[in-house]
Amino acid sequence: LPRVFSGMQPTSDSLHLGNYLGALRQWVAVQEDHDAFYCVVDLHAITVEVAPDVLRQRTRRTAAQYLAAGVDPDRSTVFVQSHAPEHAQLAWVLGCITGFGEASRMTQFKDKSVRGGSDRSSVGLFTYPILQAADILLYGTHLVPVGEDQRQHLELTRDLAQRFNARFGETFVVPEPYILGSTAKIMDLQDPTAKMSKSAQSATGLVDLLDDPKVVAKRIRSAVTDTGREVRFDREEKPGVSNLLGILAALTGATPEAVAAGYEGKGYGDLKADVAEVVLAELAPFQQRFTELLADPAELDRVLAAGALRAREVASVTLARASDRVGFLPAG
Ligand code: AQP
Repeated sequence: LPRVFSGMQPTSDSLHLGNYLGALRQWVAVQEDHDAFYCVVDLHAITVEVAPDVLRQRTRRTAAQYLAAGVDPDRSTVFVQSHAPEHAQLAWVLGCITGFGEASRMTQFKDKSVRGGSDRSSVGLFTYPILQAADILLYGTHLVPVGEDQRQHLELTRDLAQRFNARFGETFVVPEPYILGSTAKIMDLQDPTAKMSKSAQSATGLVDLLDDPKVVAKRIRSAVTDTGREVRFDREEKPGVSNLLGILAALTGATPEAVAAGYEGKGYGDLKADVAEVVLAELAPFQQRFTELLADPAELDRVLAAGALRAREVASVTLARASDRVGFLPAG
């Protein structure tokens, strides 16, 4: 089976609708006919300051949300990044074939370091995409289901794989991004020109998957729409309405244009009511499964321990091959 790898950072208590529609839903779909590895990337999460207890809790919660969304641990490998030390080891090697200028061009670093104040950002935040490349390449990954914001990092991963292969001999599979056009970028409900993000200035534009249904309904009802009254799918002229149409389309399996056509003679209020209804219907079973999973942390930890074993089986072979190619002496 072709391999899939993807991950999310345990940087908040709840994933949001952008994480879900942009990535997590695709994870569930592709596990049917791929050998999938889904990782809670806690090494990435410490690139910004976080309290140890908070990180532990969020790591479990993030894993539980993968499972609650329908990732099946009997089918897919669900694990925590720090349980497989191969990730950090390969990242070092890849860092040594990455140009400083090349790494400096990563826009996510620029965005995040500006947000936190550039002199306060860590070297870890800067080398983040190199660790991400190691995550992906360790598993001989063919396909990486992610949102649009990860496209540039994926491009770097491909460049590094090709460069390593050219310099040291065929070692890594060169992965392809799997980015679904219609849901690749879910926008902030209050600022539809910015992506929905865990670290948004204000939470009012965010739909968290674990939010109280009343809060979700209110946020959707209060979403910024555009001037005029016509419901039309037009990302340039009507970014707010188009974002809502995109969400509704994704959850009903139609195209945004087809969804828009159903609102002839109706208004923004009708659209918002329908979006709220469909989102809440999607979230109810998710929240229930999450609560059940979190009530049994020992079982969750068993799933993650088994996942780590399986992940390391694959990762250690790739790392050993890469180490040999580079010229490291075998340990014995
Ligand atoms: N708004 C979005 N629309 C579609 N996909 C999205 N993703 C994130 N936001 C959107 C995708 O979710 C996956 C997990 O991302 P991550 O854990 O690496 O976090 P992130 O990209 O850093 O997510 P946030 O919420 O935007 O966090 P901050 O604010 O910290 O940057 C990825 O596949 C991502 O593409």
